[in-house]
Amino acid sequence: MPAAKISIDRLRQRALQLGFSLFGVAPAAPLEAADFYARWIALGYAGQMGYLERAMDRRREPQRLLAGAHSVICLGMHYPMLAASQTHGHTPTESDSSCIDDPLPASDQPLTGRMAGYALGDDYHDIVQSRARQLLETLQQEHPAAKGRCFVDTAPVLERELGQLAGLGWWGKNTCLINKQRGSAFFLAEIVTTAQLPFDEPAVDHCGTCTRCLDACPTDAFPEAYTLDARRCISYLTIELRGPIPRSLRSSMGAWIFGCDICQDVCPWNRRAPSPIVEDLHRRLELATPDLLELLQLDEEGFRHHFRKHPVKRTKRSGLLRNVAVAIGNVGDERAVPILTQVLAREPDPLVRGHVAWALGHIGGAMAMAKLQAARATEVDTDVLQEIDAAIKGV
Ligand code: B12
Ligand code: SF4
Ligand code: SF4
Repeated sequence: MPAAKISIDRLRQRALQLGFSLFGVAPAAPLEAADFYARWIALGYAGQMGYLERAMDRRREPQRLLAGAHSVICLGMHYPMLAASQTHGHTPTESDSSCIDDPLPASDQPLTGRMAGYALGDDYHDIVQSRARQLLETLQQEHPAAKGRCFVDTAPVLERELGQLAGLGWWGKNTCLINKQRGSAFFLAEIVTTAQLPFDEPAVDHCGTCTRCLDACPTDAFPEAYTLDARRCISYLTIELRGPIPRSLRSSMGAWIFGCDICQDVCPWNRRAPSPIVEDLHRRLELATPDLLELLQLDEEGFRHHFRKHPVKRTKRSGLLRNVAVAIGNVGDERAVPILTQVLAREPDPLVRGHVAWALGHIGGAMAMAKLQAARATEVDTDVLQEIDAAIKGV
């Protein structure tokens, strides 16, 4: 059908102009992977992300998202992922994947944390969704009768599954969608439409015998290949989890304060990927290696000012400072003790005080222990007292 052919080429071109380096079309038809998804939920791997349990019918049948839906245009927009070598001044080799997250700083260097590459710019949801809407307008110029809805992690949609069916990439053993030419550092978006577009071929798995991502995950978050137990993933622990981070996982989290890129950093398909056309999304490079002690002292207003429009807003100040305290503990530098002590005395949020106590215990040494004992005498919150006791006992 020549009309659809012309339309699809023009759409592809327009998508590229709008910053989408990946484009494909999948049928708006029931998804077999919904069974895999339902099992994943039943096993409890979603943790506190209760919203993932809702609207199973729409996840299984994307055609329910729009009456008369026929096609799903799947789009990928790359973001620049800083390799560990760019943030830590050395080139990682195959054998040093375990040391890419948290080297100890030299004494004249600030104590720095790590933030996932996708979070170095403005919140991607708004930008990617508005570009997808512009693409829908182009589609509607050619097919005025076509209806469409755009999604970017904004509705119950199995985005990786649809992306695989549209040929954008395969779901790797690390569960990310990977494109053979372009790696996995891209956001996904979908336009569900009534337009009858030609479908692409699904992508094929190229993981082979490789297990680098599974071996490199510091928190053992993969119970098996292609399956993530989100409750153990640093990305979940630092972004989605409300309340305390399980003590048993804290020391494996390195210096990550928002998200984690390790299982993508070690993936050969990212190392081989040529620099894709990348949307800058107002990237702030200084966020790649944030000054941990500065962040720990942010008040509410400072937090709002620093992270306006930024995805970190999601954790609120309380969650971010909780993560920062854990990272400081893991960096393990005694220079942090005076500031940790001040925060333990003055911070109003018990969640933050509890994690600061953990950090002092993890750094250890006579000074940190003395400060913990002193705080024990004045602390009134029972949860924080438990954290202080555990920190003193070293558990
Ligand atoms: C919940 C969620 C998370 C959770 C859980 C992640 C997970 N692996 O499930 C947490 C908070 C941990 C997370 C982390 C990250 N996330 Co996230 N997340 C989502 C979200 C909202 C839902 C994912 C989901 O449904 N998970 C449940 C599992 C079961 O589904 P799935 O991994 O998508 O796998 C599907 C298919 O691949 C297929 N499948 C996979 N394996 C197998 C095996 C068999 C046998 C079969 C039949 C099918 C099958 O079926 C599954 C169900 O559809 C999506 C947006 C969306 N609506 O899809 C973004 C999304 C997946 N996240 C994204 C990103 C960028 C990330 C991070 C890279 C951010 C970071 N740097 O910290 C990390 C990556 C961690 C990782 N290794 O996955 C991108 C992924 C882009 C890409 N190239 O893959 C998405 C698509 C958001 C977006 N619109 O761009 N995320
Ligand atoms: S994002 Fe980090 S913690 Fe999560 S699975 Fe990948 S390596 Fe493990
Ligand atoms: S690191 Fe290896 S196993 Fe993991 S996703 Fe990449 S290719 Fe697949």
